[in-house]
Amino acid sequence: MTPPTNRPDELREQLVHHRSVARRPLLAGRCHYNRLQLLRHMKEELSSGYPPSRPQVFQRRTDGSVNFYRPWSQYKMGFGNPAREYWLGLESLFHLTLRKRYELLVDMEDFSGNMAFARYSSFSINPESDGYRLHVSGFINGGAGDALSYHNGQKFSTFDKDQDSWPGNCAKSYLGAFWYNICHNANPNGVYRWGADGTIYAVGVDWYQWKGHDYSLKTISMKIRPVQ
Ligand SMILES: [Ca+2]
Repeated sequence: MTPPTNRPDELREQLVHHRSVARRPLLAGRCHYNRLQLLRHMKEELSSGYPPSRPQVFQRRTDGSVNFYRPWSQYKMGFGNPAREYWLGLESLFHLTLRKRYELLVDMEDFSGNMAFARYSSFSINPESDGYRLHVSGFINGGAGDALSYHNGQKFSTFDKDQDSWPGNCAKSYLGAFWYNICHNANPNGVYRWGADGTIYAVGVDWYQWKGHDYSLKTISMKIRPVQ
């Protein structure tokens, strides 16, 4: 059997699969031998220090099924459904980015099927004692433009915990929760309002540099991936 050359995350899935297959009763001894060879090869691959590259999603909007207008305690601990609309939680995010270096990937889509992304080569947040302050840098443009650099260095704000740089309350004014400044170029946790809508200024799921403040995206996801 030819040794696989897949990516480490795929290898990990295959390892789990082949581990279960190798434990089943077998009809042919030769087949058993090959499976064990494959299993040994995969274990060597996984123990070689090659980092798994599967991104960890910490924010996702897809269909407006979850209310994202929530207080600090919810943004701290997380809410939603990991398969659909989701917020991982700031405490988990802090502990993740404390242990390793991460890059940030932001993927988005409008209601016409157009897609764009923004990537940042470095992403981390501070502990709750410093308001989960955001550190993001190294912008790489995937057509979406750079909405997040404006939020770099800001603490996280919810409607019941105003830590923004504006005399008013950004979370209350823009109906979301984010690392607001004065106030935002990105409002991924804003109101899901199904595309173009300028009735109430900038309350939607906005990425200003791509679609402006009067367009609420169809999907957006924010995910992190370890870097060497
Ligand atoms: Ca304020």
